[in-house]
Amino acid sequence: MEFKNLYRTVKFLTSAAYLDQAPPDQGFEVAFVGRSNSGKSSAINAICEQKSLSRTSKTPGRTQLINFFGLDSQRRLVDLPGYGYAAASLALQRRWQDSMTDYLTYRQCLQGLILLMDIRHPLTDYDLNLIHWCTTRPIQIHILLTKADKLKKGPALVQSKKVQQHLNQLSIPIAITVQTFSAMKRYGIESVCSVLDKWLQV
Ligand SMILES: Nc1nc2c(ncn2[C@@H]2O[C@H](COP(=O)(O)OP(=O)(O)O)[C@@H](O)[C@H]2O)c(=O)[nH]1
Ligand SMILES: [Mg+2]
Repeated sequence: MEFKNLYRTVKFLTSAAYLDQAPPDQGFEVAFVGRSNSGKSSAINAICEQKSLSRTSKTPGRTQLINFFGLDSQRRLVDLPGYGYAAASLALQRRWQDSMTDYLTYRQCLQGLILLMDIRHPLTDYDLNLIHWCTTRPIQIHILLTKADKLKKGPALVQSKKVQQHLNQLSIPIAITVQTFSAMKRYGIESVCSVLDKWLQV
């Protein structure tokens, strides 16, 4: 079947510092989450085939707000604040953490998380904490091993298998899938779009 990217028409909706500033909790949302600098903004731009929908930055930790993007009136993509940016003040780190935890705890329309991890540094303590936390709600997770262009194809696939094996060993009771991804080389877009289509019931 020919691939049709439905996310080209996605538009920026609003930014929220706190959950009460978010769009009404209706319809379907998929949230992108990951460490600061993991490639979240680049992934959203690549998926939506738009250069600057979500700001990308060489300075990590700049995306401090929850950003909402709309596909239609009932379907949204969400860019959550990046976690684990060591240079940020503790107060600021705590604020990001609070708004993210609120979002993950209370957002009823949340269908699943796209968790981004740099393929060269997967499954940090932050990532593992988040994964364990997701089992409590529970929330399903699809992992993008980002910047896959930094490795050759073989090692990238080996890394992907290792991550999947590690997750299997944790034997956690939620569905977690893994794929490699490169915003730069536009690799893996079709796979992640098919996950989004399914979760957003497009
Ligand atoms: N080589 C490579 N670099 C990438 C890729 N995606 C993002 N980057 C770089 O990683 C840095 C952080 O990207 P950004 O999307 O702003 O990450 P965010 O903080 O998670 O939103 C930037 O310097 C990007 O140019 C990719 O697919 N390949
Ligand atoms: Mg960003």
